[in-house]
Amino acid sequence: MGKVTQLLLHPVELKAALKLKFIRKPLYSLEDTKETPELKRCYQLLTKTSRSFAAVIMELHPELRNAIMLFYLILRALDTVEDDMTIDSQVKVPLLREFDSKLDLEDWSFDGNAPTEKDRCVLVEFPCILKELHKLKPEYQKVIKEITHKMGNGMASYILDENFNLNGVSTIKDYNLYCHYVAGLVGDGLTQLIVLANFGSQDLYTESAQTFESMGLFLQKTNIIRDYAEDLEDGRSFWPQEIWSLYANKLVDFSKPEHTQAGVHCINHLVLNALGHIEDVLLFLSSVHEQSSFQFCAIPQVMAIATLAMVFNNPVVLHENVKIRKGTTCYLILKSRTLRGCVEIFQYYLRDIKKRLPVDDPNYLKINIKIGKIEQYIEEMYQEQLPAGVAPKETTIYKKVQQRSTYDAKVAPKQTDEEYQFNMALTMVLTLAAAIVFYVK
Ligand code: D61
Ligand code: MG
Repeated sequence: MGKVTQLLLHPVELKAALKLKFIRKPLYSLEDTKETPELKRCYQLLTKTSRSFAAVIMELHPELRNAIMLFYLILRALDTVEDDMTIDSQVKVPLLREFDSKLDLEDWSFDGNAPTEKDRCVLVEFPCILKELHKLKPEYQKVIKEITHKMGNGMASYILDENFNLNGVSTIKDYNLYCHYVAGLVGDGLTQLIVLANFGSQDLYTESAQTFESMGLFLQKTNIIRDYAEDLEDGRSFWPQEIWSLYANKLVDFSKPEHTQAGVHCINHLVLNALGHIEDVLLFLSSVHEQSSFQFCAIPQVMAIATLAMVFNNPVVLHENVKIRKGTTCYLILKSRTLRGCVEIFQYYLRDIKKRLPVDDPNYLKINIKIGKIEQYIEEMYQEQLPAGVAPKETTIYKKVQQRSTYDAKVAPKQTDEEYQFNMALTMVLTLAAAIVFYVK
């Protein structure tokens, strides 16, 4: 179905798309992203290489925008080396391991990717990235280099792992570790940057690594579940054997009609595993104060829960990549600007999952309990359903939510104003249309 037809069939999303395009004002001017030809090129590379992350990075506070944009491009470059099956491991492994040392050079680039590799331009034009990287505050550069070092070495250790190459990810522990290298470390670096800029509470980085780790793992695991068909076609897989072997002898079996039911049960088991990160995600979001950083962190997470609900109990995943509608994305972007909005989005999709959970699913009880636990956590966040006279329990999450609510309160008037402007514009358009119909005819 065409994108326009899709929108017309979902009026709430059509409204969101129009609001996002014509009414909502960006938080910061984009003027200083064009300061030098190199910087301008970096932002072009960003838009070229990322579908979803470019938009959220562009909206960031100028204090962190360049740092996070360069962080993205550098890790994208690293990932482009990792993903390219045409590079010999004799070349690939040392390149991944020494990638962080390239960041100290004035001039370095790499032209060894296959011509078909979609993001090869980032490596070819790496000198632009280096030039801008060296202008960042030294403490930001240090974070980027440290994470690049850890990710490069983590990726390299998997390239040499015979068992991984032959059978993919084996245990759930391995699954978490692989996701740690490619996504958890991004959460680590971003959290450091946010805390250095004083855009979030200090305990965000010091309290528990699990919290920021989950920000990356929830995104990466959702992608891995969704990408089953695509990855299989490319001859690789990231679904952990410890889980899929409960449902089939070979991972490819799920794509055969007689194993569809087993495949769906496996998907649901993987979704159950991913649900384990949601409480951390909500705790993390409650600790981010600066508005553009909040949106930057929240948007990917709400898109992930929407995707997770879409893949849940969905046999289509076994044959093709499912994707949430463009209009849904617009709606989520506008709504996730407040913590309250994010929580409502999570609640909505969790209830949707619960509704569609078949009673004969092998994990029926576990999934219900997990969702119940998250609902309970959300209750603790707000504690609005207390009997008269009972005071809320002043838990860590409760206090964090209270704090974040003061920032939410600054966004609410903006949302009301957008609604007003939208209704005014709509009234004008309709009046004009009516005038044409009745008088001009
Ligand atoms: C807040 C906001 C964004 C966050 C976050 C917290 C925590 C973690 C992440 C983003 C990272 C999430 C990664 C999920 C998507 N997975 C991939 O892109 C895979 O590659 C992983 C290695 C490169 C990571 C690059 C990255 C991604 C997002 C960033 C960032 C760096 C830096 C700053 C901000 C956001 C996937 O790639 C697919 C592809 O090649 O197209 C793969 O190879 O598995
Ligand atoms: Mg990769």
